[in-house]
Amino acid sequence: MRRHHRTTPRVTRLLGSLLLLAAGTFTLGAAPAEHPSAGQRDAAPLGGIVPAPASVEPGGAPYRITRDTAVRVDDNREVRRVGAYLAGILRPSTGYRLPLTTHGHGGIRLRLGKGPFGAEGYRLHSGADGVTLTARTPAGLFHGVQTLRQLLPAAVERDSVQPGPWQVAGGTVQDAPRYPYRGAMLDVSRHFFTVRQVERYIDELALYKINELHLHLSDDQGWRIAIDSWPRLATYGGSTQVGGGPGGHYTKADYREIVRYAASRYLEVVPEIDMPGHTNAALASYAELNCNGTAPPLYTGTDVGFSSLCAPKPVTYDFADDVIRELAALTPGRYLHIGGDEAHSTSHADYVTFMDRVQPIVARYGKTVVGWHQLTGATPAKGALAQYWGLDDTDPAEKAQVVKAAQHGTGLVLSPADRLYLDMKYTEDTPLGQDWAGLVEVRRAYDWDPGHYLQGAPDSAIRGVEAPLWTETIRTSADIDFMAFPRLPGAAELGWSPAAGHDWDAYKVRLAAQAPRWDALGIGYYRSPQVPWPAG
Ligand code: TNX
Repeated sequence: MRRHHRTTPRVTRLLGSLLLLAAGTFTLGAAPAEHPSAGQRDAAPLGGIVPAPASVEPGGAPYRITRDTAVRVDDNREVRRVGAYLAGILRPSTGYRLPLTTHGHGGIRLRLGKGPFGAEGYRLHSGADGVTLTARTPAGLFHGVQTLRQLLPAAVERDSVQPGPWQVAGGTVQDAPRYPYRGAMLDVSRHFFTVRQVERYIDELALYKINELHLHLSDDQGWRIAIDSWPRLATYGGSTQVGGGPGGHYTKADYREIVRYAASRYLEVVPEIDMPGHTNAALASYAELNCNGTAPPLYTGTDVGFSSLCAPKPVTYDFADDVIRELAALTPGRYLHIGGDEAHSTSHADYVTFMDRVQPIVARYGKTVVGWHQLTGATPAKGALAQYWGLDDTDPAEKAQVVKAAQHGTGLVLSPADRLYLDMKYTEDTPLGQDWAGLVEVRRAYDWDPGHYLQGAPDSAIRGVEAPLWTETIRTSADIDFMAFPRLPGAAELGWSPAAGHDWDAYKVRLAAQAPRWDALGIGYYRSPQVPWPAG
């Protein structure tokens, strides 16, 4: 039985309103204890961050960053880089020099060391003399830096000098993620987003320790990545978008820049070419890819399920080979997502044939297959990941097929559409988004357990969660922010924090405390009535 079962969005909304009343009282009562000194008005208590750390031992004197503070790093290129990133955040708002040095003691120290940190965990110790971050890897240090950021007052995020003081509560945080895959997807096909816009989103994801950026690079409405051997995919297939705007595509240099920027924030890029359905942009670009040899027009609507690559034609697999080879060569990450959803105009037999032929191509170019969970209706390759995007009440037979694949070794990434689809409206009044999977308020997005979501799936099969943002109705960075905030941090916490600490009432208080940080960063968000936002 699921512990956090919700019945309908209406009930969730009602509960939300009741909780709001309760929360208002609670926050007012709790505020003085949580914020002991006036100068620390919006500095977090140790552990009062998102995602919640695995363990927190508050105590001892706090550390105050001053004009004499240095950032001390190991003599190691990557550690130095993480230190420079941290100093880059702290300098504009504190106005301090914060020199990077490998000498001395005290201050903010970033060091690699042994400990029970795993590949991404860290320890943060804060006391009168300084803050020390220790991790086994630079990725762990980077995540520790995000924790340190959130322990400082929100004004630290501003890009002009602020009054401070810049104090970090005393104590020790020991932290490591629950799941190795904590993803966010951006659909750059339905509406195209520039490199700068994607990088802005990457920075927002990094703040919440998300480590996978899934880019939905092709769909009916647009092909967004240059492929040298099939140049019209991008130049023609990428020349429009939903509603008929100019579209766009990434050159290989653009894509490499996104990959580089993501890596600098310790995110792995998971590129997706959606096949065999969702392929009108490709079919429009090359007549020979169509079974009837005729190219359809470009498509700027929002229907799904009408297009298919031609499974019986040999050229289909030359195409897939070229695209996958070129994309794999651009991608240092482990994964290549081949879509596979809503192939409604591909027969089941053709679908299976297609997947049987295309999955080995992905392996040949050194990548691991990821597919939407319909892939489990074919034969997932050894080591493949299936991304579940069903609903709580998806047909049990469909869930059983996914569970069975998981029992046979297919890894699962959970993206339940009625929980984690960031394009679902919050309420019926939300101006953006869709509602085919229902309304997804903040509590609904957070209040479920990935470990108990698909009955019968072995624990070891659950690799993590991903929050997709489809962009049929999303055009700008402000649109992205409004749909992602405040639900994205909840998805991040589901992926990072231990199940034992999962608690909506505690979470919503930590979430509310993020709002001044979003204000400082220029991130607009939905002021859900379920969350006890600070006044003002
Ligand atoms: C379903 S989820 C889709 C997308 C749409 C999305 C809109 C999935 C694998 N396919 O093509 O953009 O719904 O919410």
